[in-house]
Amino acid sequence: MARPRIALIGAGQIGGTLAHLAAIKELGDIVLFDIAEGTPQGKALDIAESGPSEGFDARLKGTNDYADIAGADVCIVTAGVPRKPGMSRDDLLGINLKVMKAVGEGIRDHAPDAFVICITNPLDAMVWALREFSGLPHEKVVGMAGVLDSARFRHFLSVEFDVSMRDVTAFVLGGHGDTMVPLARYSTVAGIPLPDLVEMGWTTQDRLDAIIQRTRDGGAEIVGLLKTGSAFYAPATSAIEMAEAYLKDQKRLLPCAAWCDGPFGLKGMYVGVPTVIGAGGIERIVSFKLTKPEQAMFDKSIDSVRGLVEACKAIDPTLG
Ligand code: A3D
Repeated sequence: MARPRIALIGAGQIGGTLAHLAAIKELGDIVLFDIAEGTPQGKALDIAESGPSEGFDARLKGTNDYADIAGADVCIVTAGVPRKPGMSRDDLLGINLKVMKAVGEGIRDHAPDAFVICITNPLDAMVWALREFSGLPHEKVVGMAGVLDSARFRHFLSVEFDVSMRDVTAFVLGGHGDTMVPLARYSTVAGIPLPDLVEMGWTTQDRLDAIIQRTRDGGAEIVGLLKTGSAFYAPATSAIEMAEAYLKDQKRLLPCAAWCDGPFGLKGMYVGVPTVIGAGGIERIVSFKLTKPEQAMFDKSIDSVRGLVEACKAIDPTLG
């Protein structure tokens, strides 16, 4: 059986890391696409030359031509610009919306059967726009944010409790922004929910609140340290986890920005919710009842995503 084909649209910091990870994990043959001439070709060659030492079997190609993504099984989109210190994700909207138009049309024309994972910010609005421009089925276009946000939450919790990250589960809902909703009652250490751990004296409510706030600010913390761009190792790893779930039909339960028309009472919008990813793409959305305070936080997050989608429509009137 031929290897799967993975197209990475955008060969910057995240795109290059995605290519490296996909090669090391032997997820398939990899095409790196970018408008910058030489960048995708250089990164593809550099990673390919790590193959003999690493011992992976994967072909890598860098290109500036969309025709080379033909037949891709998975497309991961990072094309656009990242944040610099002092910028919010929403400040990127105008520039990245134009990029989503070019990318969406490129995928529509050359890789219409792919499972598409969008990473470009502001995430929830960009994945919506990418789906509109590409015309692909909603279940095949998804945004990466919740896996990263919950990984950050899990990391902070594992340090706080001094336990393995593998035994910490975390749940983050809502838009990928300052209004994201980390759900403490569904986040656990080996099945013990965080509120119980507070009662058991493992931490205090104040310390837990600080960790939740640090999770919300997780992206900005890295931007502040790097000064020249945003996080890329953990975002790439998170998207690879989603791609692997699709390619291997793993039926993983992962929080993703998915199209919701019904779940959580939403009427047709992209936002971060628990999903099941398998060979069908987004096969299911896991909806459940929120408490009043959780619902209030979720509603605030939804309002902020809706505002960004309206801003996209104002910039590009061809959008729904
Ligand atoms: P960067 O290293 O600048 O790479 C972006 C690449 O996109 C560059 O190589 C550009 O040449 C390329 N590009 C620009 N326009 C086009 C186009 N029209 N077609 C193809 N390629 C193009 O950025 P990065 O890799 O650090 O970040 C990429 C995106 O991911 C940014 O929008 C970030 O804000 C976003 N991001 C999202 C998360 C989430 O959790 C959702 C986390 C981190 C970064």
